[in-house]
Amino acid sequence: MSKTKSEQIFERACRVIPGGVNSPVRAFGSIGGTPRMICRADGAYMTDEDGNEYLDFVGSWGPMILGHNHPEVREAVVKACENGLSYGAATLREVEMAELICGAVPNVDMVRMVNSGTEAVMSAIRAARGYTGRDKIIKFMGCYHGHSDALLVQAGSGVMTAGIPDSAGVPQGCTKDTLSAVYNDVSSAERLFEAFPEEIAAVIVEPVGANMGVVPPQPGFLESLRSLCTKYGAVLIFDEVITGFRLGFTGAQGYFHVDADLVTYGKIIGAGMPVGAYGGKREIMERVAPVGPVYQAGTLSGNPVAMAAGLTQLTILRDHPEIYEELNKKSEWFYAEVRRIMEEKGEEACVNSCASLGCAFFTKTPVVNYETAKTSDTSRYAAYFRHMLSHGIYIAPSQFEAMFLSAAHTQEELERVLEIMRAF
Ligand code: KE4
Repeated sequence: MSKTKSEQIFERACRVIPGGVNSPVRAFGSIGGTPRMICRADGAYMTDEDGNEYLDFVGSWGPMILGHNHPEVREAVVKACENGLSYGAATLREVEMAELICGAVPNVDMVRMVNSGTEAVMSAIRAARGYTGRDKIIKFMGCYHGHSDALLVQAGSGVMTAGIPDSAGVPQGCTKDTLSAVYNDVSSAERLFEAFPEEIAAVIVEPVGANMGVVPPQPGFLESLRSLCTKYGAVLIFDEVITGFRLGFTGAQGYFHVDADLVTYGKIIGAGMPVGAYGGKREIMERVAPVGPVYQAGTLSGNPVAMAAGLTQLTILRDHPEIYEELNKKSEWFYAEVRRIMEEKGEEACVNSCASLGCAFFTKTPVVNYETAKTSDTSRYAAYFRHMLSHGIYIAPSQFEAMFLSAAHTQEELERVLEIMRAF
């Protein structure tokens, strides 16, 4: 059997790129088999080097809420390129982008552009530490906030344990101030505040857990974090790299009616170009260089081509609120159908969803945090992934990721997906 082009190219990739990929999840590690070398994407579809077409539910891990290769976004990028790619100088377009974001979401008075979600989170943490003069931060087990040292932390078992690095190459010194709590369990965060009442600079949380599979916040969870942070003078950071401009135009703050002090963005605000951002209350953001003592910088931050892409996508979303109504309604129906099929077929599965984010865990245990997410049968998920892929449906190559529906997925395509799921 001759090798496919994807197999041939992946062999070459593995010789010159660690694991053959520029981001680990792409390597199909937990699934097995050869990653498909994608060479083109349009709307809800991606095509690989062997000409296979896939209905895509990864959407570049979130940016493609309007579908791939949106003509207006592409046109804006092409047009921006005609004026050069980057100046390293202030531009009007960055102001327009900042005004759009500040005008869209509550509590974001000022915003700083960076180049990835990781950079956005790293900078927001530094701003919170600079603003409070405190060192410790609380994160939640199962939440992922990018790969900056302080956030690559193994959940310290028990409440008092300082963070243990979750990756080689991270000195204990970088994670000793990172405390871990249990998602959807406010008391685990409360105990940390009681143990370190004056030392906690910030609580950072994914308002919808989407990096342990999808785990929505239980009623009262986010509200309680808000009051804890207010009570102890800590900064509440919503990591909205996934939920920002995804749940609705006002993101998780608007969707759950909970006010954050700082918010981080990525993905959708770049429309596929490398863009991240962090923003929030003026009194915090004015501590950031050059106006304040918290240093943060970036050669390509706010570059005109990336801004053109992000601005175009955000403007479409701002001017067409019906996109969210249709997407969230379509998604609610879809995930309910998935739930129904799993029950009908007697599949031991827990299907979690929030707006257009969702996933099926292969466990009968309700998945409400990282512990319960880990009860999923990942080999069953791998079989599910391979079944879907063999039928031209491209879902996340890992149980602990999200499914992303977009405005480009049509009703009949979703019905076809449900039929293929039923066959599984
Ligand atoms: P990036 O540095 O990958 O742009 O963003 C980091 C990040 C921060 N916060 C949240 C809530 C995130 O989900 C992410 C990145 N998400 C993953 C998907 N689970 C990116 C995919 C990948 O690592 O290749």
